[in-house]
Amino acid sequence: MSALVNDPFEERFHHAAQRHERAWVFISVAMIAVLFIAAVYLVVHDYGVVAKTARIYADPNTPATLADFQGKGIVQTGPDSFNVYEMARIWSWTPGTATPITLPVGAKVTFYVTSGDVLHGFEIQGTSINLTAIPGVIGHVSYTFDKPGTYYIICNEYCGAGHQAMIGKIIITGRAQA
Ligand SMILES: [Cu+2]
Repeated sequence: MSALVNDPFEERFHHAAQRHERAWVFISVAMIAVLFIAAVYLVVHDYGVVAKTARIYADPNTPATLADFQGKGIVQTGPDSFNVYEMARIWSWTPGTATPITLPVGAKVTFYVTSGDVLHGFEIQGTSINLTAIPGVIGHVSYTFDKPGTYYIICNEYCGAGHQAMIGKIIITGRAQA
């Protein structure tokens, strides 16, 4: 066996193989690193919907008492921007379930989302909006609806017997009707 190892051809072969292996280990690690960084970058910058916690209250009942959550819940904040104050309760979205949320296409909408009872999941189908409605916490997320149509808010966090029927409606109107 030792004769084989000392064979100059074998030695050169092992040397070359080692170089290739080292190169490929480096290339695969680099590929993983690039994919990981690209994924993080896309989530943060491209989607632009990383939810930020707006406020945390010591008393979980406080958000429900705030003025923002008492009225219709839809406030125009500029010529092309709206705030929507969304209260989740078993098993409805206010606004959204009893009365649909109607907004013009192209407007920047910031949703402030909280829960009046248990955990709920605030997801708007067909968009990348997805955040958890937590009692005592007001989370927010901004989104621009580029296409008119009907969007549905669904609860994606199991919250009891009526969970599957916890649906809200968002109607995005065209410019003409807006
Ligand atoms: Cu639910």
